[in-house]
Amino acid sequence: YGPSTEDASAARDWLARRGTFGHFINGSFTKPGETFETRDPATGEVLARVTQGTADDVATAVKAARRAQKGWAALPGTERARHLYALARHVQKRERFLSVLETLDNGKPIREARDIDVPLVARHFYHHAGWAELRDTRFPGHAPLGVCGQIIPWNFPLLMLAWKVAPALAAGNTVVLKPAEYTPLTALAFAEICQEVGLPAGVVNIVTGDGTTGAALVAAEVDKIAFTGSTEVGRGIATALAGTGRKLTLELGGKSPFVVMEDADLDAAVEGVVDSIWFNQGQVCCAGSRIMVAESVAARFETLLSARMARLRVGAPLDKSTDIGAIVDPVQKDRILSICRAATDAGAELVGGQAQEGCFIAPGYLKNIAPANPGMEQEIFGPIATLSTFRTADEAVELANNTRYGLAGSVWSESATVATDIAARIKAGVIWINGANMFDAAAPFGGYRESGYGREGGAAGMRDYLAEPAVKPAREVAPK
Ligand code: TXE
Repeated sequence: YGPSTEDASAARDWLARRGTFGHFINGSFTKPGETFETRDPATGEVLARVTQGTADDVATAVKAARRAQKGWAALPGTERARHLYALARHVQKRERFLSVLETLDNGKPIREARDIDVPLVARHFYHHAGWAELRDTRFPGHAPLGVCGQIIPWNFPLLMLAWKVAPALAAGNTVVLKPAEYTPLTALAFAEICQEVGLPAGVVNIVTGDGTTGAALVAAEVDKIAFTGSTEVGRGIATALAGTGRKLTLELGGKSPFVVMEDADLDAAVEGVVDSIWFNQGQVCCAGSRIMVAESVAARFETLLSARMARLRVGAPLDKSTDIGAIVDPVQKDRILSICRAATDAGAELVGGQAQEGCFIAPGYLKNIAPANPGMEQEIFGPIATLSTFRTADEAVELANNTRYGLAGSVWSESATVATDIAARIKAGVIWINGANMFDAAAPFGGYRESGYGREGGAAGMRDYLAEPAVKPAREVAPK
C-alpha cells in the first residue's frame, strides 16, 4: 500500500492547525518565541514555523527534566515499561501520519519512511520496554545518570529520537532533546504522542533550534550529552565537556567500505549498493560509500551497477515509486556537489550524479579515484559512492581501513571463511556480511576513531545510560 491522499492531507491538516510551534516542556507546549521556517525540500514550501530555543528555554527544560527524574526513576521497571509500550503502540497507530510528515520535512521517499523509519521507531520502543523491566536483573546496582541532553541530526529524524529517548527512559533518566533545525516536525508530533499516552510531565522535553540551542544544551546542567551529527561539531562538544565529568557519547560521520570479493554474488552485491549508498539519498552515517571490488570481477560488477543505477527513479518523495527523494536542504546539496567537484578536479571520473533542479541529485559514483582524492577521504553524505578495485584480500583490508573513520563496513563473498576473515580485519563498529544497513534495536551500533564512541541499542546501549555501581571498599583485615 502507499500513503493515501487522506494520509497526506492528515499531515497537512495537522500542520495547518498547528502552524507555529513552541517547545515541549514539562508536558505541554510553550508559547512560540522567535521562530524559523521548516520547509519541504522537494518543493521549497514552508511547512511550519518552530521556535529558536534560547539558553533560558534550555534551562527551563532541564529544570523540568530534573524535577521529573526522581519520580520517573522511582517507578518500578514494569511501570516504565508500560509507558514505553504505550509509546510504541501509539507510534504504530499513527504510522501513516508520521511517515508522511517525515517525508514532507526530510525529503526521503515515502516507501522508506513507511517501511523502514517508522517501523524501526516502534520496534525501538518495544525493545526498550523490555529493558525497563530487565534493568535491575541485568545491571544490578546500576543507577540512572539523571538528566540527559540529546542532540540529533536530520537524516533519520524520528528514528534518531527513538534511539536516544527509548534507552534513556528505560534506564530511568529523563531527557531534553534537540532535533535538527531542518527536521523538527516529527519530534513535535512525538511530543503530542507523549501527551496522548500520559507520560509523566517533564520526562521527555523537546527544545527546537539550531546549533546555538545545541551548544546551550551542552553547556547546561545535564548529566550526559548524547550527540549524533558531524565529526566537527562532535569534536567541539567533546572539548566543551572536557573536565566537567559529564558523560558523553558521540555518533559521528563515516566513510564505510563496501568490499566485493571475487566470489561474491554480484547481483546481490549490486542490490546491496542500492540499500547502502542510494538509501535515504546517501545521507546515512553508515552508508557503504567506498565500494571496493576485486579486480577480476570489477568490469562485470560495474556493468551491472550502472544498469541498476539507471533504473532508479529520482523524484517526488511522496510518490511511492520514487527511489531517490530530495536532499534535505540546499546547503547540503551544495556541500555534496562541492566535494564531487573537488574529486573530479583531483582526477576522478563522475558517472551519473548530475545535479537536478531543486534539492535533487541523481545517483552516481566516482571512478578512477586515487586513495588520497578528497572524494575518497571526505564524507560526501549524498547519493555518490566511490568505486575502486583491489587485487588481494590483504589489499582489500588495507584499502578498507585507509580512513579516519570506523563506523561500519560491508563484505560480500559466497565463502563464509573469506567473509568472516575480512570482516574481522576491518576496523569498524558494525560489519554486515552479504548485506548493508541492517538495523535492529537489539544490536549495538557505534563507531571507532573519528566516528565517535559509545553504543546505541541492546545491552551496550543501555550501559551508556547507566552509572556503574560504586565500588565497595574491601573490608579491612587487621594484620595478625
Ligand atoms: O551537521 P551538524 P550538519 C555530517 C554529514 C553532513 C555534515 C554536516 O557529513 O554533510 O555532517 O551536516 C546540532 N553544539 N553528518 O551541518 O551541524 C545541529 O543543530 C551543539 C553526519 O547538519 O553536526 C543538529 O541538531 N549542537 C551525521 C546536529 O547538531 C550543534 C548526521 C547535527 O548537525 C552545534 C548529520 C553545536 N555547536 C550530519 N552545531 C551522522 N553521523 O549521521 C550544530 N549542532
